[in-house]
Amino acid sequence: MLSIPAVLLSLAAVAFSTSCQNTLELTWERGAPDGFERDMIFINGQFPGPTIEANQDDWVEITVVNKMPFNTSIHAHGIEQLNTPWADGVPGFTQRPIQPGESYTYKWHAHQYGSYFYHAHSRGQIEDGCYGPIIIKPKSGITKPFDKIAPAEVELLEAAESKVTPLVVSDWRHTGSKHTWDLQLASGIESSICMDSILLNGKGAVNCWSREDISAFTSPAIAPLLKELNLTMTDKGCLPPKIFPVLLADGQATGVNIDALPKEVFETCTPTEGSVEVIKANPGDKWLALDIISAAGIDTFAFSIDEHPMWVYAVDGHYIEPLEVEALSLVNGDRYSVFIRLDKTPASYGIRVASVALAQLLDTTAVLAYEGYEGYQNTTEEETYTISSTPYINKIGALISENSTTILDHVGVTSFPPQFPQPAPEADQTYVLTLQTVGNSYTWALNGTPFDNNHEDVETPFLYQDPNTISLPNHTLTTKNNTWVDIVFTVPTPGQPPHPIHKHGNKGFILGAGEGPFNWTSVAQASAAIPEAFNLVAPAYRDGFVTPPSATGPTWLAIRYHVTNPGAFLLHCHIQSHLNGGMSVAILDGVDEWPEVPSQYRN
Ligand SMILES: *[C@@H]1O[C@H](CO)[C@@H](O)[C@H](O)[C@H]1NC(C)=O
Ligand SMILES: *[C@@H]1O[C@H](CO)[C@@H](O)[C@H](O)[C@H]1NC(C)=O
Ligand SMILES: *[C@@H]1O[C@H](CO)[C@@H](O)[C@H](O)[C@H]1NC(C)=O
Ligand SMILES: *[C@@H]1O[C@H](CO)[C@@H](O)[C@H](O)[C@H]1NC(C)=O
Ligand SMILES: *[C@@H]1O[C@H](CO)[C@@H](O)[C@H](O)[C@H]1NC(C)=O
Ligand SMILES: *[C@@H]1O[C@H](CO)[C@@H](O)[C@H](O)[C@H]1NC(C)=O
Ligand SMILES: *[C@@H]1O[C@H](CO)[C@@H](O)[C@H](O)[C@H]1NC(C)=O
Ligand SMILES: [Cu+2]
Repeated sequence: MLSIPAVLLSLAAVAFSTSCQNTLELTWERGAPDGFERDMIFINGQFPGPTIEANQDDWVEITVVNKMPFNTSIHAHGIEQLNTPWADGVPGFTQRPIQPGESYTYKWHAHQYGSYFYHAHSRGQIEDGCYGPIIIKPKSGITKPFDKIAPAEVELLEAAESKVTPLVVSDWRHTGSKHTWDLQLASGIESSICMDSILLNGKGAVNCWSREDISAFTSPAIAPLLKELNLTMTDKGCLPPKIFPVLLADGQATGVNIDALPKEVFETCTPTEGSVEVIKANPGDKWLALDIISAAGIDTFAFSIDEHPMWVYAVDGHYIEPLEVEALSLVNGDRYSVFIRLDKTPASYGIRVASVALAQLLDTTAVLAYEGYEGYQNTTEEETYTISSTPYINKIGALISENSTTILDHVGVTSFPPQFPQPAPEADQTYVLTLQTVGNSYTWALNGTPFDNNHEDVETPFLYQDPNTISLPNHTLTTKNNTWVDIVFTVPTPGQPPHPIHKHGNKGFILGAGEGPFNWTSVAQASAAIPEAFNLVAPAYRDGFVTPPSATGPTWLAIRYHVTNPGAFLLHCHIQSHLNGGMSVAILDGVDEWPEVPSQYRN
C-alpha cells in the first residue's frame, strides 16, 4: 500500500470525487407555513428544503437521513440518472424505502443543466412539504438563446442567470397526507382535491373569498348544475361535496358517505394571517432570473407578475426559443426559467398565482419588491409591501388586461438550438394507455388497472430483478435500448382534469394532442389522418406531458422518447391524489442491457 505513489492516489481521488455533497435530514415536526399549525416534513429544519446547487458535470451526492417515524425516499425530478438508475428514488422500483433511523446516499452525474427539484416519492409525502429546488449551472460553451431577448444585454442576462432565484409554487392542506387518504377511504370520494392555501417558497395564508367573488368566478361549466341542485361553491371555494354523487358515473356513487368528512375538508374557511414571500429585486441589476417550480400536489396554476412580462428562456431545465409572456400555466412538476426586466417604477408588485382547476377557487399574491425605492426602508413591513400594481390575470388566472394575449401553455415551446434534440421520424414501438378512474372517484389507472402503492414496500425492487421475469400485466412497459418509443395517453371518459404525466429517466417529445377518440394504432397513422394535431418537426421536449382535459368527450396526447438509459422508471400522473390512487406504470427501459446494481445498494 505504501508503494503506491501519493500522486496516483490523489489523481484517483479527483477522477472519482464528488464535487457537490449534500446531506438532507428529514424530520416530522409542527409547522405553520400558512399560519395554521400541523405536523409536516422539514428538511434540515427548513421548508421548502434547502436549494441544492451544482455545476454541470459535477457528481452530485445527496445523503438522505430519515429521522421521521415512517419510510421515505427522495427523487430528483427531471434528473435523467444516466447510468445510475438506482439513484432515482422510487421505492419498489429502484430502491428499498429508507426506514426510520436509516439513510441512503444518492449519487448521480449532472450532465444536464438547469432547473429541477427534489421531492419525496413515498406515499403522499410531497403534500407534507417534502420538496426543495435543484439548480445546475450550465458549463461554459453551452449555446444560450439570450441574444434573442436583448442582444445588447447578453452579459447582463448571463449575470442574472448565474444568480437565479428559485420560486417554489405549491398548494397546501391542513390535514396530513395519511389522514387525507384515510378520509377518502371513509367518504368514498376524492376529497383530497380541496386545498387550504397556495404557498410561494413555503409562505402564504388562508384567504377566504367573499361570497360575491365566489359567485362571480364560479366556472360556467359547473354553474348551471349547481343552480339546478340548489348548491353553491363552498366557503373554501370548493365544489360542494353533495355534487359528487351526482357527478360520479353509474356505480361509483355506491359507498359514498359525505358525513364522514369534517366540515373543514370542504366547507369551513378560517382565514389566517400567515406570511408573504417577498422576492427582492435590485434595480441596479436590470434583469432578474427566476426558476418557477410547481411542487403542487393537486392544483394547476396560472402564474403572473404584475406589469412585468416574463421572458421564458428554459423549460424543464432545457433552453427554448425565448418567449415573452404575461402569464404561465403551471402544472405539477413543471419548471419555467424566466427573466424579468427591472425597468418599472421602483415599488412593490404583485406576484399572482391562481388555481385554474374547476374544483376550487383559490389564489394568492406574493411580492416583487424593488429595493431602495422611496419609503422602502422606513415603513413597517406591511406598508412596505402594499401592492398597487395592475395585474395581468384575475383571481381565476384568466388574462384581464385588454392588451394581454400571451399565456404560455405547456406545449407551445421549441428547443434551442432548434436542431437539437430531434425525434426520430418513426417509432419502433407504440403503447396506447387508458387513463381513467376505476370503481370510484379516487382510484385511478394509467393503463386500465390501478397500481397498488403497497408495492413501495417490496423487498426486491424491479431494478434488482431480472426484467424478463417481471410479469405485471398492465403495469409494465418493456423497451429495448437504443429504440424509439411512442406512448399515446388516451382519456376516454368526460370530466377528467388535465393529467400532468411525468416520466422518470429521460425527457420526451410532445408530438401531438387532440380531442375525440384516438382511432389509430400508431402516430404514423394518426398524423397521416390528422396532420394538424401533430408537430413532428420541432416538438416540445419535456419531462412532463399534460393531457388535454376531457370536458365533454375523449382526448389524447402522444409523446416519443429515445431509450438510452436502461433501468426501471416510473411513469405516472403528478397529481398526488391520482398517483396515490394508482395512476402509474413501470417502464422497464432497455431490458436487453439491464444494469447491474452496485452491491452497496443491494445490501
Ligand atoms: C331548489 O330550490 C327551489 C326554490 O327554493 C325549489 O323549488 C326546488 O325544488 C329546489 N330544488 C332542489 C333540487 O332541491
Ligand atoms: C430612514 O431611516 C434611517 C434609519 O432609521 C434614517 O437614517 C434615514 O434618514 C431615513 N430615511 C428617510 C428618507 O427618512
Ligand atoms: C392597450 O393598448 C392601447 C394601444 O397601445 C393603449 O392605448 C391602451 O392604453 C392599452 N390598455 C391597457 C389597459 O394597457
Ligand atoms: C388490463 O387492462 C384492461 C383494460 O382495462 C383490462 O380489460 C384487463 O383486465 C387488465 N388486465 C389485468 C391483468 O388487470
Ligand atoms: C417500510 O419498508 C419496509 C420494507 O423495506 C416494510 O417492510 C415496512 O412495512 C415499511 N413500513 C411502513 C410503515 O410502511
Ligand atoms: C373515431 O371513431 C369514432 C367511433 O368509431 C368515430 O365516430 C369518429 O368519427 C372517428 N374519428 C376520426 C377522427 O376518425
Ligand atoms: C443504450 O443506448 C444508448 C443509445 O444508443 C447508448 O448510448 C448506451 O450506451 C446504451 N446503453 C447500454 C448500457 O448499452
Ligand atoms: Cu392525473
